Amino acid sequence: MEETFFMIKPDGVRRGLIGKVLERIERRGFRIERLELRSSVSQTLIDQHYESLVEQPFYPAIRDFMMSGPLVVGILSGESAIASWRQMMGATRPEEALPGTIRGDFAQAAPLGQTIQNIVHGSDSVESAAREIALWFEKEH
Ligand code: IDP
Ligand code: MG
Repeated sequence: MEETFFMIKPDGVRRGLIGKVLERIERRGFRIERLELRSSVSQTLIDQHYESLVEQPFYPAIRDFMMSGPLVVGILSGESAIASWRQMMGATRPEEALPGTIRGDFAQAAPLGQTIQNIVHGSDSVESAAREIALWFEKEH
C-alpha cells in the first residue's frame, strides 16, 4: 500500500467539482485517509508546496491562483496510489490531457501566458508524497 497527497485546486472548488472528483477517487477504490477543506492558505505554505517552481517567472501567477479561493486537500492510499492518481489526473496541460482523465474531462487550455487551471494536484514521486503529506497534515499552520 502506498499513500499520496492530493488536492482539489481553487478552480475545482469554485466550479463545484468536489463531488465529481471524490466520486472518481472512490470509484477507483482508493481509501481516503484524510480530507479537509482549507478556506485560506498562507503564501508560505503554497511556496513550500511548490518549492521547485518558486524561481520560475510564471510562479507568482501560480501562487495567486492557488490562493484565490478554498481548496480541498487529502491523503489517498492504495496499491501504486501515486502513479495511479497521476494517471487519473491526466497531463498538466489540459490540451494534452486525454479524455477520461480529470483534466481531460473538466479543464481547458490556458490562454497564452496565463496559469494553467487544471482542477487537481497529486504528488509525483514517493519523496514528494512524503514531503507534501508532512507539509499539509503534520505541521501546524
Ligand atoms: P503538475 O500539476 O502536473 O504536477 P507541475 O509542473 O508540477 O505540474 O506544475 C504545477 C502547476 O503549476 C501546474 O499544475 C499548473 O497549474 C502550473 N503550471 C506549471 N507549468 C506552467 C506553465 O508553464 N504555465 C502556467 N502554469 C503552469
Ligand atoms: Mg507537480
